[in-house]
Amino acid sequence: MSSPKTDVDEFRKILNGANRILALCGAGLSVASGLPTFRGAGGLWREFESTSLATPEAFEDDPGLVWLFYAWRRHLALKAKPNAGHYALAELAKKKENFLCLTQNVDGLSPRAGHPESAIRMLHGNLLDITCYNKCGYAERNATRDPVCPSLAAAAEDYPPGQLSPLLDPSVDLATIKPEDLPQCPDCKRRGKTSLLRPGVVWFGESLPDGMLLEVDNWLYKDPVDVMLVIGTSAAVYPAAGYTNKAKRRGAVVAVINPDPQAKSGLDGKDFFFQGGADEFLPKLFEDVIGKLKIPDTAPLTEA
Ligand code: BV8
Repeated sequence: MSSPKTDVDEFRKILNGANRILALCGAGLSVASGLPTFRGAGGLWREFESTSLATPEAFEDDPGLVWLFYAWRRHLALKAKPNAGHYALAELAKKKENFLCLTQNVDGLSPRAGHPESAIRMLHGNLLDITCYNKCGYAERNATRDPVCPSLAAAAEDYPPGQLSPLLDPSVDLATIKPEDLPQCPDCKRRGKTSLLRPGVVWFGESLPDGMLLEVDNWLYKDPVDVMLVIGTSAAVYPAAGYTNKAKRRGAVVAVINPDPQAKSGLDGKDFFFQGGADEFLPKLFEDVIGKLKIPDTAPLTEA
């Protein structure tokens, strides 16, 4: 199998002429905004595998620990700003009406970069959403208060660079947080029941938001796909990782943007591999369509 191409100009022309474009984004897109990847730092948070904390079982076992993990990621996401990669994707969405962006990221940076809501699907939910653990229907969208509640204040403390937060130091024991001190569902309370609130993300073993998979498949099978952008993902989590081959089977030229050479596996001579950062490559690759990218100096916390 011949190896993928790397010619930026050739790809720019293909994208400029493309009608239907699909993108799959991962944690790598937000690296330039200072957010850790899932597999970065060995995929560990303190002594825990990040993926093991992102499960209903972990929440059942120790909701305080899981809430601290998410409160810490919320705090980082709220402090972070979208980078040139997020803005380039948002501009591409404004110029190409048949561009659908699928993100696995729950940090909310793409919406904050002004990515039109109609052109993005947050496959794995949003860190800033808070919902009822017992699925009573209660949901708080884009809750930006930080900390979420007093018992999680440790996750909202900042430390000077080089000084490790005790929250992240495996040698420092974590205070156990009693469930009654964690966020409670107000609707269940009104009904005389108690239920915890949980982060509005999709945990491993849980299905993706209803209707979203069907909607994406309908988009995929409506007409051929011209270009598939695979941005900053190790493509190891399903069903998200399956979209690249689905788009390829719909005729798409695949372009992978990732500093890890391993990410080019599965690509052939029709495809492209751009080895580097999303914030560096996306403005360049999209320039024929979006022009020179201008980064606004503010990124409001609520959707633009
Ligand atoms: C489900 C939200 C029905 C929470 C997340 C088929 C085969 C095998 C397993 C399965 C299967 N189908 C289902 C499963 C089970 C499971 C799964 O896929 N397991 C994997 C681990 C094998 N899937 C599920 O459970 C899904 N639910 O299928 O329900 C069902 C249920 C059970 C059984 C059958 C069916 C739900 C999955 C969603 C889980 N929630 N997130 C939270 O965030 O806490 S997943 C989470 O991890 C992220 O959202 C993302 O999806 C993934 C992390 O991957 P990446 O984003 O790619 O990040 P990573 O760190 O891995 O890589 C970063 C990349 O960036 C690297 O390549 C690096 O080189 C690159 N990079 C670094 N710097 C830069 C850069 N790139 C560009 N620029 C840079 N500067």
